[in-house]
Amino acid sequence: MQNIALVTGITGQDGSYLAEFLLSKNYAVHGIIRRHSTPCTERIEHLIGAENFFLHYGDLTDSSNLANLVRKIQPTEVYNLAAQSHVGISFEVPEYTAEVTGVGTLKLLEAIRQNKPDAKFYQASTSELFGGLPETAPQSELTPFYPKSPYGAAKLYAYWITKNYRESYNLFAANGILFNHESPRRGEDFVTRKITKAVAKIFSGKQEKLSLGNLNAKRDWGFAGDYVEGMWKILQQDKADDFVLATGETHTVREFVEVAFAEVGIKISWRGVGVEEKGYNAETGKLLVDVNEKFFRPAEVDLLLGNPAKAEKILGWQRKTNFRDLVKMMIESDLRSEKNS
Ligand code: NAP
Ligand code: G4F
Repeated sequence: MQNIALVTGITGQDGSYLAEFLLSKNYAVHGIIRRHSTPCTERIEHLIGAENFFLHYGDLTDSSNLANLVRKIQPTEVYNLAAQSHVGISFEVPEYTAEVTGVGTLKLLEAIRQNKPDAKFYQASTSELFGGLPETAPQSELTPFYPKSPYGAAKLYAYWITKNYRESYNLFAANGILFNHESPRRGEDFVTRKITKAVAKIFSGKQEKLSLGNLNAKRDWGFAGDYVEGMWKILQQDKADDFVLATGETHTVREFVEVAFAEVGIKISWRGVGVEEKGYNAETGKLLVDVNEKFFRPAEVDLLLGNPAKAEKILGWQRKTNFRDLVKMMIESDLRSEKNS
């Protein structure tokens, strides 16, 4: 019997890597896409037309659409990756974020409960759940939650409703609590991709400087390609459970900037503090990085550092790509794009 996966958020960073991974394991992969006025399928363009790859229009806010799709497709595994996933933007669109990222998860679980209750369900939970308790780092499955944004609060609801459906209805419903994972396919408004794209443009003479928000924030950054394998492993267990996937390393935004510029041979020298902090080319003295308050958030998550011991022990999962190789991969990809543009 062929495994059949239904993936929400298939046009996103993780959805595209997961689709490739599942196709390589001979799954039939069904993805839900939204209608856009301009195409949104750039990350999965190379998969369109492949055998075993199918796309369906839908939306996490449309429960009858979700029920129809689950009834028609009869998936063996459902990966819920769809979300309004930008933490900063969730402060601008808090209600919408709650509808999609929070209640959307309930709608999908209900569609499964009523139409394919033996399907295994993966929920894309997040280290943003840990949010505001930096003293608890490194954070594991046992660390208390304290979300600091409308996004984090919506994901908290999604986490608990997933656990609740597992306990109430005996669904195989599992949470992957994933720390930040990045790639050349990362959205351009997340800090890592914003930095690597800017470095490539500055190096190519097409941009003067890079403006950022909080340089002191620390994140546990891994490679998205490694993490989608972890998602799959979570659903291959006999019993549904919740797992942290992380690298166990943390770096500041400032360090990410330094390593990214170092990839193109530029050393950054910092001067000033807070909003006055600036990064200069140590050799030429040219201003390359400054801080703009408009990128600050009303509330910030200062430190994320994951403890992936449970995933390592039970799933046999470990990140393969280290921090420097991740930055290098992203810089090389953005340099290639600049060269071809
Ligand atoms: P992403 O690149 O922002 O992709 C989000 C996906 O959700 C896109 O395919 C988007 O479709 C879709 N989507 C948004 N609203 C939707 C709606 N109303 N109905 C249906 N689809 C909708 O996110 P990602 O980085 O791949 O992350 C995947 C999931 O993991 C998200 O749930 C995110 O919150 C979570 N997560 C991510 C990380 C990380 O570091 N990347 C860490 C922990 C958890 P369009 O293309 O149509 O906009
Ligand atoms: O790249 P970010 O926007 O990612 P953030 O907020 O950590 O959220 C990402 O990871 C979560 C997992 O922990 C996911 F659940 C979520 O869906 C998303 O994928 O920001 C990282 C840090 C923040 O502290 C932010 O304040 O970088 C800081 N930052 C500094 N300057 C900036 C900027 N972030 C952005 N996006 N843009 C800036 O200019």
